[in-house]
Amino acid sequence: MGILNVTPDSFSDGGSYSALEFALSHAEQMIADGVDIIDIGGESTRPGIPPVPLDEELRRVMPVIYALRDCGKPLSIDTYKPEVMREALIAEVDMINDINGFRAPGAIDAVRDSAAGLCIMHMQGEPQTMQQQPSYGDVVAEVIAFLQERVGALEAAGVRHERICIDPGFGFGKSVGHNYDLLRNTRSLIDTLDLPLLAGMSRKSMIGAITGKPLDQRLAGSLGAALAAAAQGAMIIRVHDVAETVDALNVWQAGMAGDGVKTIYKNT
Ligand code: 7PJ
Repeated sequence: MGILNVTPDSFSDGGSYSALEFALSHAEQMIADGVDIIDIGGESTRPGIPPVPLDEELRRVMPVIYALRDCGKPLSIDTYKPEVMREALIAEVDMINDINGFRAPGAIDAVRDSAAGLCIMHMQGEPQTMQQQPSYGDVVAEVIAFLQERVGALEAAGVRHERICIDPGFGFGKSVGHNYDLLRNTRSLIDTLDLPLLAGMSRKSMIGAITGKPLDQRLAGSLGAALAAAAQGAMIIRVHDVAETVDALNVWQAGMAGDGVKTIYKNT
């Protein structure tokens, strides 16, 4: 899964590119690089960044969704707003990726009658303040319990199990220790919930914590994290650097078994 940010800070405004043109050329590059899913996001959820109003989020993402809908790759929308989910589903996106786990009032109603895939992510607290004091008794057990509850809520509303994937939400209300406890327990999350898992660790502070590197030098560390997750059966890896991650996963797969992550996961 390639990250396509459509935020004003995600492109350099000095030249002739508009945000839309920049996003489309970025998407084109990701497709050339072998992306499988394009995850479009109009709101930066980095800690401390204020929320984006609904109108502004729609203005950012909808033109990109309509421009990319025939690009041949599945589109995902990274949003927690039910209104954005509805608009994106009218535009026939393939997946709704909700960092809030479909907890907003109306979120489940917005997605239940569609056929789109649904990613339920765990987050403790709110994006603005979540990194101030993450606190758990047993982080793995608590994330599993949360995801189980949200899967139950979606299924009770009539969503089929096959539409759902889970995500421990690396960096969302978690210390470095919490993040690595979760990463080391990827297999256990997948087995316990019996659902495909999405892992998003690309360039995050958990990578910086081990490598000591700033944001723009976290590629190698992020590849290490991607392989650690894939080796435990993660089915979707959400990344900025598509070309490098595709290469790393392909070489790793060839060396492990040669027949794909899914096969490795099922056979081990
Ligand atoms: C994630 C996400 C993640 C899912 C972001 C960033 C922050 N969606 N959206 N999982 N992270 N499902 O990319 O640094 O980890 S935004």
